[in-house]
Amino acid sequence: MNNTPIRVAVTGAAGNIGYALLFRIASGQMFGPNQPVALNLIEIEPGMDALRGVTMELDDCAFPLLTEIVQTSDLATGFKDCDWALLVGSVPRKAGMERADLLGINGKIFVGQGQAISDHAKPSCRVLVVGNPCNTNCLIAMNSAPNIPNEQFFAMTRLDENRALTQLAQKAGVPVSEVSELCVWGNHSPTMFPDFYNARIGRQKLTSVITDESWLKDTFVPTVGQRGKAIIEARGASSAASAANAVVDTVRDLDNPTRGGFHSVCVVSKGEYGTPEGLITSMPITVDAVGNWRVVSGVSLNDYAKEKIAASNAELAEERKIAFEQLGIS
Ligand code: NAX
Repeated sequence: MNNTPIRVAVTGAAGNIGYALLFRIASGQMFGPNQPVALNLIEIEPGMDALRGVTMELDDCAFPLLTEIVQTSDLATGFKDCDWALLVGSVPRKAGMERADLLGINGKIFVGQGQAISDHAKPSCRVLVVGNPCNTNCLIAMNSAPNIPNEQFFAMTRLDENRALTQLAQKAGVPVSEVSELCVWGNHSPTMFPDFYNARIGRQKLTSVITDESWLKDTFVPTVGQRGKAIIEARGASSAASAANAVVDTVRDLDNPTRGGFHSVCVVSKGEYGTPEGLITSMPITVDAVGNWRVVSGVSLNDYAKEKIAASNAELAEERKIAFEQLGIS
């Protein structure tokens, strides 16, 4: 047992995902039942009252593992000495807002957060970006954080992976635990590609159990890509508990050696599988016994998969171009 608390900074801490996430971190579900945690909760000024309420509720849980709560709208205070920075808060797209406007507005936020993490967090700090557009926000933060190695920046596609696993399990009529090796590639956007060809059900190739390829291509792939929208339509609010669950899954699985299979995480590309270098894009990741991650090599991709992945990465390259132009990053 390590008695030194892991310090976790969370932006957008009073938002919907924050509300579903903080209690799971504090209860030990992210770092284990014996690992103390300290929470640095970061909000913008208008969110500080709500944050005070969330903090009161955290206090009222009397979590034995929770050693300290910092509430702040100051980034230097918020990221000070943190081991993990979970960047959940971002500005949502509003009616009439162009994609370029959204990239520019959020870009500025993630420049500031990247700089503050670089200046105030531990050099070993790992950063997971959830706030959308998460891949490009992560790219901007990474490019603004010279003191933090690029390999410590991640964006989240685990919710998409989890969504895909359940869709496939339900179609095959098997427990979700039977489905594995499902990588979501590319951008966390409807262009993402959940690669059913390399997935497995038990020991079998998924495509030898679910043989209806047109269902896989024309129903499964768009269902996963549009799942966020479907939840908004049904619930009247966007995914929060499942998103928080995916944050817990992502961090836990980056913090522990991978036991069989792999998981989807957006990481900085070194050109693997033809992805444009330097983009933050989703690929299959494993973590070794000393905590280093790597992209799984040797995944065989057919022409359909390659085309889908290339299209999603082209979208990311376009987002990078727009955002960097808006922010004057060369
Ligand atoms: P909410 O609008 O409920 O909460 C966002 C919170 O962030 C608010 O409390 C707001 O005050 C705060 N905030 C805004 N700008 C901030 C800043 N610069 N610094 C600190 N705090 C700031 O949104 P919520 O439902 O919690 O979603 C948060 C983000 O997650 C959104 O961008 C959303 O699109 C994104 N998602 C990403 C997912 C993924 O898989 N990567 C899935 C779920 C979710 O859609």
